Amino acid sequence: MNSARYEYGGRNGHHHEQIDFLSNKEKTSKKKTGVLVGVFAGLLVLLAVAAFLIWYFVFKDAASNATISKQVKPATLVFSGHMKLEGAKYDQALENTDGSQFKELASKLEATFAEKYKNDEFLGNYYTKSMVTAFSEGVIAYYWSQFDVPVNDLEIVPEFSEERVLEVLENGVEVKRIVVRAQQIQIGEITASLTDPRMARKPTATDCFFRLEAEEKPKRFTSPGYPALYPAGSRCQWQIRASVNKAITVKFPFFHVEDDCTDDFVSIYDSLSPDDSQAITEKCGQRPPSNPLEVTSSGNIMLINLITDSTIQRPGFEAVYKAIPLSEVKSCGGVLSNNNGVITTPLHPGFYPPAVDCRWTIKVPTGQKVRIKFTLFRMKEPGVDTRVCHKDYVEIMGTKYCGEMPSLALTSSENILDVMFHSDESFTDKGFSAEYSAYDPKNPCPNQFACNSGMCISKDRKCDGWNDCGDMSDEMKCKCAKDQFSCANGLCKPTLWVCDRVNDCGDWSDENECGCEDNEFTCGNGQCMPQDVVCDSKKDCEDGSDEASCKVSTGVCTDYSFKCQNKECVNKLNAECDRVNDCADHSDEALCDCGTRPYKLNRIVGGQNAELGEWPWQVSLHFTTSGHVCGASIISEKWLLSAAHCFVTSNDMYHIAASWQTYSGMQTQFKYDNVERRGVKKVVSHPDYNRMTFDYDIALLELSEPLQFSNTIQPICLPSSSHVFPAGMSCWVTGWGALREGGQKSQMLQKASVKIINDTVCNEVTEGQLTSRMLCSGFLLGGVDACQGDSGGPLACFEESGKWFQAGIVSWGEGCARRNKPGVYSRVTKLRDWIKKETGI
Ligand code: 4AZ
Repeated sequence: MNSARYEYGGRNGHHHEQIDFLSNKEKTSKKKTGVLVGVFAGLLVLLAVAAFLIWYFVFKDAASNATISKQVKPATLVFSGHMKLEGAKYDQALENTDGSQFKELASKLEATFAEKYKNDEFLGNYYTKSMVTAFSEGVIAYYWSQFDVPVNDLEIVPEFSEERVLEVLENGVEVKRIVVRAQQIQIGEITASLTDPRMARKPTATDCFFRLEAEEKPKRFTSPGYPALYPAGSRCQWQIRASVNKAITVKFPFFHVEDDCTDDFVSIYDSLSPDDSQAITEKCGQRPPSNPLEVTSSGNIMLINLITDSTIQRPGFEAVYKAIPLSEVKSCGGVLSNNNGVITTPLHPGFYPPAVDCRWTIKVPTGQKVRIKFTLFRMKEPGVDTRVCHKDYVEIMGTKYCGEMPSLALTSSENILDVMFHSDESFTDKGFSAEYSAYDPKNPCPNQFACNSGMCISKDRKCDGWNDCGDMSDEMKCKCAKDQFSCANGLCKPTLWVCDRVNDCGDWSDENECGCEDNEFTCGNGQCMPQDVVCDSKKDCEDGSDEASCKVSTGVCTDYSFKCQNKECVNKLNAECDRVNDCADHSDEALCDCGTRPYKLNRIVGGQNAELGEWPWQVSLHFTTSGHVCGASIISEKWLLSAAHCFVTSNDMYHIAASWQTYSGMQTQFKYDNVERRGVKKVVSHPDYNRMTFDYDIALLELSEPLQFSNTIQPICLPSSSHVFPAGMSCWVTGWGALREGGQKSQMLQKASVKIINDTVCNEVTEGQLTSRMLCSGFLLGGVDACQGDSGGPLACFEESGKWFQAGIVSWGEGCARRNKPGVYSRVTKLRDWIKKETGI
C-alpha cells in the first residue's frame, strides 16, 4: 500500500517537470514573436479566425464526445452500519424521523462522526458527510458515511477499507460523552461495511421510501409500477419493523428483476442499514413460482432495497410480509429416535434466518447405524472458502460442510449421529433438507448396491463410468461395456479417452501401448497413420503433425508450414525461434526476444503460489475502482493480449480504454514494488467475438506508454499460425482468479500445470461448443483449472527451444475444475494473423 502512495507522488513530480518545460518554451517563443509581431499580427489573427471556424463546425462535437467517453469519474465511497448507544433510553418517538428527538440525537451523532473523520489524516481528506437514518430498540443507531475521491487520487481507493473506517470510529479522537436531554450517551459496538452508494438514503426521503409495520396478519407491498414495468433509475427502500420478540418474514410470490445484478437488484438486510455484514441476500433475475424467495430476519427489523439502473425494465416484485414469533425462528434441533425421518433448516423451504444454531441428535437402536442423505444443500455466501466454511455450515462427525453440494451423503460410525447447523449474521440461503434412516451394517442395502461408504445406490449405476458412491467403490471390479476401455485397476472408461495422453484410468493403463506399428506414423496427438501420409502436403493427422516435420521443400506450402518473410515455406515442426535459421532470410529467428524469464527460480515443488519473476509476461487488469478483473499477457512494449469478454459486456464502461489500468511485474495485488502501471490507449476486441458462444474471444490493449522490460517484466512469444501444441503437452495457466468455483480472487499470483486436451474429446465434453478458435486444457478428472478472474490470462507452454509460447487465452468453461469440464481457451495460432494485422507484431 505504501508504495502505491509513493507512486502517486512520483506521478506528481513528473507533472511538475512538464509544467517547467512548457514555460521555458513559452519564454523563447516570446522573444522571437517580439521581433516579428508587427509583420505577422494580421496574418495570425486571420489564421486564428479560420482555425476557430473549422474547429467549431467540423470538430467540436466529435471532440466533446471523445472527452465524455474517455472521462474517468471521481469515486464515491459509502460505508454503512450500526452502532450501539450505551446509556441511551429507547423511546418510540425516535422512530419518527420528523420529530425533534430523532433530529437532536441524529445531529449530535453526525457531528461526532464528522469530528472523528476530519481528525484522521487519511479519511479526513475525502470525508463528505454522514447521516443517521434510523434508531431501533437496543438502542441501535443506523448510519452511513460518504467519502468522495477525486479523479487524481483514484488509485488510493483500494486503501479505503472497512477496518480503516472502524478504526477511526472506534479509536479516533476521544469524543466526550454525548449529552442529549440529560442522558449521557456513549458509542459502543460499531459496524461498517462498504455499501453501494445507491442505497444511501436520507432519513427524510419521501420518494420510493416506505416505513412498514409487520403484524401477524400478512400485508403486501410491490415495486413501483407493478405489475407494469418498474422505472429505470429507481432507488427504493422499505424499512420494516415489528414488535419486540417478533421476527419478520417476507415472501415474494412474484419476482422478476433484470438478469444482470450489477444494474438492477433487490437486496435485503437484517438491519435498518444496507450493511453488508448483515445482508440476508441480494437477488436479481426471474424466479419461478415453484421457487419463491422467502426470507426471515433474526430480529424485529428488516430493510429491503430495490435499485434499477438498466435500460431493460421488468415488472419487479410483489411481497407479502408478516411478523412471526421469534421462538419460531430460533427453535430447531432436538433428539430424534425414529428409524427414519427428515430434518431441515429452520423455516424451510424459505431461507433460514441469520444468527441461529441448531443441533439434532439422531439415535437408532444399538447395533444399527445412521445414514443421512441431503436432498438439498445450499449455504452459498460470497467470499467463503468451502474448505474452511468459516460462516454458515453444517457440521457432522467433526467435518464442516458449506457451499452448494449436489450429493452429500454420510453414514455414522455408531448408532448416534449429531448434526449441527450454524448461521452467522450475514447472508442466508435455502439451507438443507436431509433424509436420515437407520440401517443394518450387516445387510446395508437390500436389493441395491452397497458402496464401501455404507451408502446404497441403484444397481444399474454400478460400472457406468461415474463415481456415484463418491469413493469409487461402484466403479471397481467392473466388466466393461463394448464402448468402454477396461483399465488395469478395474475401472471402465469411454474408449474415446484411450491414448488421448490424459491419465483417465489413474494408473496410465489407458495411455500405455499407444505407440503405432513400425509401418505407421505417430501423430502429435497419438493417432496412428500410414507412413505415406507424411509430407504428402495434405493434413491427415488431426493436429497437422504429419505435415509439420518435413524437410524444407520449397514450393510446398500447407497450413502447417512456417512461412518466411520472403514467402518461402519451411516444413519443420515449430520452426520459429528455435535458434536454427531455417529461412534463407532468417525471418524464423527474427523477433525472438521473448518467452524467457531472466530470474533463476527456486521452484517450490507442489506450491501453487507463483514465484517473483516466474511469469514475467503476466499482467493484472484493474477496472476503474474494482481492482483486479482480468488477466492479460505482454506481447511487446506497447501491446497486451487479453480476452474480448473482459471488455465487451453490457456495461459500456468496460469498452472504454480509460476505465482500465494495467499492472506488469506484479506478484501480489496491491504490492507495487517494481510494478509498472500503464493506462490503456486503445482496446481492440475481435470484430467477430460472439458473446453467446465466446468464439473469437480475443482482445488487444495498446498501452498509453511503453513498458520498460526488466527481470520481472518480459514479453511471451507468440506462436506462428503453424505452431503445433500437441494433445497431452503440459502447459501452465496463471492468474489472480478465484481459488475455487464461486470463491474469492487470489491476492498472490497462482500457477497451475494443465494438459492440452485432444480436440475431439474436448468437443465431446463441451457438448459440441468447441470452435476452431478454441482449445481445451486441464484434466478430465477435474481438480486443476483456470477460474473466474483468470480470464484474458495466458496459457504458456515451454518449448524445447527454451522459450515460452502462448498457446491460449483463458476464455471460458463450465464452472471451474469440474469433472469432464476442462478450461476452454482461445487458440492463439488461429488468431495469430489478426494479431499481426492489428499490431504489426
Ligand atoms: C470466468 O468466469 C472463467 N474453468 C474463466 C475460466 C473458466 C471458467 C470461468 C475455466 O472468467
